Amino acid sequence: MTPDQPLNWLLGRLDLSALPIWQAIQNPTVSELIGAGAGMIVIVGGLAVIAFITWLGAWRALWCDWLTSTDHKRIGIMYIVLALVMMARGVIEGALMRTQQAFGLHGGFLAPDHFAELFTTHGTIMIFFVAMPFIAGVINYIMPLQIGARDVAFPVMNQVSLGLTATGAALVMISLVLGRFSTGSWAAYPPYTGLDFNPGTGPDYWIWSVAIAGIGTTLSGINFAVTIYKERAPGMHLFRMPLFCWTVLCTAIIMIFAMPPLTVATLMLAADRYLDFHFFTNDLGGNMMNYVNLFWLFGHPEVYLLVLPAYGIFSETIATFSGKRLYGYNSLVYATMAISVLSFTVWLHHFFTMGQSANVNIAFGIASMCIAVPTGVKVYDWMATLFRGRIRMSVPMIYATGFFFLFVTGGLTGVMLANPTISYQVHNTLFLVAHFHNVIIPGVLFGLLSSYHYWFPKAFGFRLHEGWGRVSALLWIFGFSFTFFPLYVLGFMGMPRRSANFTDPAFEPLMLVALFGACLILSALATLLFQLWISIRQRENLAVPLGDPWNGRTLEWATSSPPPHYNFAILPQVRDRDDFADAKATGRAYEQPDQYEDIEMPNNTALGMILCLAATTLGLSLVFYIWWLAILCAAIILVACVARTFTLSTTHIVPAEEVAAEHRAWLAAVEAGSAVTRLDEARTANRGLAQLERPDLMKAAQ
Ligand code: HEM
Ligand SMILES: [Cu+2]
Repeated sequence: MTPDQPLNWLLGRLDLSALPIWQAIQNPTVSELIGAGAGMIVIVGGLAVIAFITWLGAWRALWCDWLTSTDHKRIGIMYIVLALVMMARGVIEGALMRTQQAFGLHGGFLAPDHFAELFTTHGTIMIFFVAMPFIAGVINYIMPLQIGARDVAFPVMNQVSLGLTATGAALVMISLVLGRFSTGSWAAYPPYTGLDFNPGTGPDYWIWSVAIAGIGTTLSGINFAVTIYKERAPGMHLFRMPLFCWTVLCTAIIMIFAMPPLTVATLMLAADRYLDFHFFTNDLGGNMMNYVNLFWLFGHPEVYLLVLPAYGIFSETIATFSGKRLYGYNSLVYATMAISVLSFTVWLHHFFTMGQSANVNIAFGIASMCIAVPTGVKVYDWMATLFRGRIRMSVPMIYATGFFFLFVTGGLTGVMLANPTISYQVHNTLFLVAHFHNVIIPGVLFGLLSSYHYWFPKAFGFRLHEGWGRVSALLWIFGFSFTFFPLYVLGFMGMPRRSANFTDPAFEPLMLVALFGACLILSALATLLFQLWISIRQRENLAVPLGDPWNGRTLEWATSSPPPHYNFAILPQVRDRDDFADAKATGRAYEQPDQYEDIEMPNNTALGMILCLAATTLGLSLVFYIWWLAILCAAIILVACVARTFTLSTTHIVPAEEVAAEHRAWLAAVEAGSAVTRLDEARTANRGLAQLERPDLMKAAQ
């Protein structure tokens, strides 16, 4: 018995060498110092947030009003805050990789392993902890309002989903301070991520953060789909739903079917690593291609899961800011459905070069190209919506314009890659990196940023500063173009992806252009933060409490900003597609109801937070082999879930008088408010009441 055995039992494989600062002291290279610095930033940042909340005296409010809340709007906002925090890290990592490659001819300053860790965390974070939570947040906030519901179908499960997503993000952040994250890319292919090649903590961090967050996303999918099926307001037929809700429904169904293959793949990888199974190693009959198939059975639908809600967002903003009804509603719905189904039939295009026959490749190549057809339908529908519209070039429309030009390029290079013969030439080069950023940034990220500007006034009762919003949008558009267009050329020239350095001097000039682009993107992020700061300072001037700052068309604009926690004093009676536009045109909007009723709303609960803390500790103990702690945490999770089923009082009543008082006060403010035309939309005069202009013109435009 060696003296450190008791400690092994207590702390598993956790020891001093897990601390990056310790590593940096042992081996003080620039690469290690950057790693240690990042760890310090996490620690100091965490302490600063704790100190700030204490200074504000806001712990109680944070706990009671936010962390234990089951309100879909608060949960939505928390998702978006999580996404923005993680985005800051992801973008900085992207810029760091660009800097490394810009100096790559001379070796750069990062060790190859550190570079590998960077593209792994960057990819994992951007997909699972930026794009997904941002989308889940926007859906959470907006979808129940748009269908005239009081909340999602399962409010507590909604909180649990957020808790599990936050767990995954927390594990990735903790890996900066304890141990190391994986170097096996965001796709984590075995055998490289198997125990033989990678005995460290990295792949285990990846496995548990992705597996736990993935379970949260599956639950969200179920929640969103059931909400749309069961919670629509009276008269809100499926074909009267705003297009955003249609895209949410399709995305939710994709979540339900696409996330389980990922969870299964990660858990099988875990079985290989922890229990000496051989699912994915060639020993004892395993085969890594099984992993690759499972992963991309998730991975391809995933990109549509991300982009469909963005299509929905653009459909809403383009219609609103063109002052027109959306053109080709039915074709947009069918195109969305077609894309969702097709998205499950193309996964093999991610490994054309991995050994199947030419015929199989061709079948999947053709299926992939087919997706361009419904996507094309959508682009034409949006353009037809703009045609003869009275367009206002506000910030969401600038993003939409950037999306039109850039996303179509990204889609076209996708059609190129769907061709197996071309894929053989450019796979694993920077051409691919350019392609997928070209669909994800202008498609998903611009959609989300556009929604942030469009719906921010709904959530907080004041608009975002217009001027800084424009600056930021333009910086994103130009920053994106400078960063990623050179990569297409570099890919053709033969620069492989995921390599920390290169030997061909011809690559260097374009690498420097890409670095310049990355600096523009960093300034875009900084301006976005600055815009938020300025807008909060000027919130009195920018306030739109009456709720309808953009002359909106759908139900979320039919309530105050921010909406009461029960959303609508009286559930809307829907008579038309774009019901709020119709209500304003026919004088049904802002009506005083004859009587009010009590409203039943879900109670707060600590379940989501308990599961989040227990699952984070569980993940950590599994990463470091601290078995007693893992068993303890698993038991806590089980007990918490079972105990919850014994909770009898799960809802409370908001009395009719309280609802009536709030609603009457808001109606009185609307009555007293002065409506503005669209010309004054970006001015202080805009208090959230839109003046109907030329009803004849509006009718004609519909
Ligand atoms: C905003 C600025 C961004 C910059 C500067 C950036 C930069 C980079 C770089 C340099 C790489 C490594 C390329 C290589 O393999 O050589 C990379 C990979 C990747 N990026 Fe980004 N990126 C950005 C945004 C995004 C966004 C928004 C997403 C997704 C939502 C994303 C997802 C990915 C993924 C999945 C990978 C692949 C990681 C891997 O190889 O495993 N990136 N990015
Ligand atoms: Cu794909």
